[in-house]
Amino acid sequence: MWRNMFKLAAVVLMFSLWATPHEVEAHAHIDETFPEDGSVQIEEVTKLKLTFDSGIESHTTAEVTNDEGAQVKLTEQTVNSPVYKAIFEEPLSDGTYNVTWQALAEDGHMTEGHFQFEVDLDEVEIETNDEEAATDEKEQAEREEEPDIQEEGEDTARVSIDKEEAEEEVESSALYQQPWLWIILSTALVVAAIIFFILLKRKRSSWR
Ligand SMILES: [Cu+2]
Repeated sequence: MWRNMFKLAAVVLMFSLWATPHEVEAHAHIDETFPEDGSVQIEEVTKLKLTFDSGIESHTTAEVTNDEGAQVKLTEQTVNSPVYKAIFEEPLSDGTYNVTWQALAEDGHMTEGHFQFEVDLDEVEIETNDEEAATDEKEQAEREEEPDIQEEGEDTARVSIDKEEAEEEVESSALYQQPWLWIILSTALVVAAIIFFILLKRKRSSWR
């Protein structure tokens, strides 16, 4: 009977520890992207840049698909925490692109999300025919550029206000992501077992 009680206590303890929410919320969420979420790019897009709000590990990845759902090839994927960068094998042609990212935060948690942007190079070609319009476009683009993007030499055109982040936390295989959790759990279990047996012995001796 006591053995069963101990087993039950161990199981309850294990589950309560397991279910305890993490006190430090340091999952990686998207801070900034290039191309920007919902934007229409009128100049050649050759790279993808994702800036996260917390440290990320090299396991962070991204996938880009076009309107037909075909995967766009990325080369030179690099993680320089908290920035993920990738180069497109070929500059993107006109169309809508979907970016799906998966970030492994330094705290071991996975987050994922996706966003969309459009490439419309035709728009520029038409306007460069008209010199005046081209100059206007250039000036306007320069005025609208964000300082950090300017450093990169990337021109951002119309930028959508839609900053809604489509992010989901992936809590699957918490075990895989947090090997240290096992260490804490097993230590806690051993300590609990020792306390339990001490209490049990005392109770038994006091009954006699
Ligand atoms: Cu976390």
